[in-house]
Amino acid sequence: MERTFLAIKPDGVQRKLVGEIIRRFEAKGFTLVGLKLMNVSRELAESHYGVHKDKPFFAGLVEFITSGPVVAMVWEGDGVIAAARKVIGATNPLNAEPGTIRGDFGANIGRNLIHGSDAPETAQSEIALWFSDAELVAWQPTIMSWIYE
Ligand code: DAT
Ligand code: MG
Repeated sequence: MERTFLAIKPDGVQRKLVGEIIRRFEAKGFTLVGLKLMNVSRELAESHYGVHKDKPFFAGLVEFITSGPVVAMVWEGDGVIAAARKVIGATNPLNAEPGTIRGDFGANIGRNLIHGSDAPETAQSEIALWFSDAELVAWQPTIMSWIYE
């Protein structure tokens, strides 16, 4: 089964949207296999967003992600990487479709509530960056046969 890394950013935590956001992925049928509330170090933030280090918004992005607690998660499911990106919506909440997390709750690109890995390679490296093996819990939901044919 595929796994992806998702993180509710400091704005999502401050706005008390943690339950609402987790509910959407649970309701969709994905399985939570890693979860922690944490403060993000500058080192972790710069590593996580390393691909953007030459962008003009990089400093602000690192400042933002380290500004308050984040909920780091790993979710499992068939096709979960691409599907979670659809549940999340477009990077700029003003362009995100209603029904998506960013479309329903966001109004600014710098406050877009949640991160999601964008491809299998980034999912793998982000999971390894944020979680140790011991923090990931492999389990089989008993309702699996009602979610997958
Ligand atoms: P995504 O989070 O949808 O994967 P991304 O990887 O392109 O988007 O960018 C990472 C984050 O950086 C994004 O969630 C918000 C911020 N960001 C991206 N483009 C930006 C811009 N033009 N101005 C300000 N912040 C931006
Ligand atoms: Mg990205």
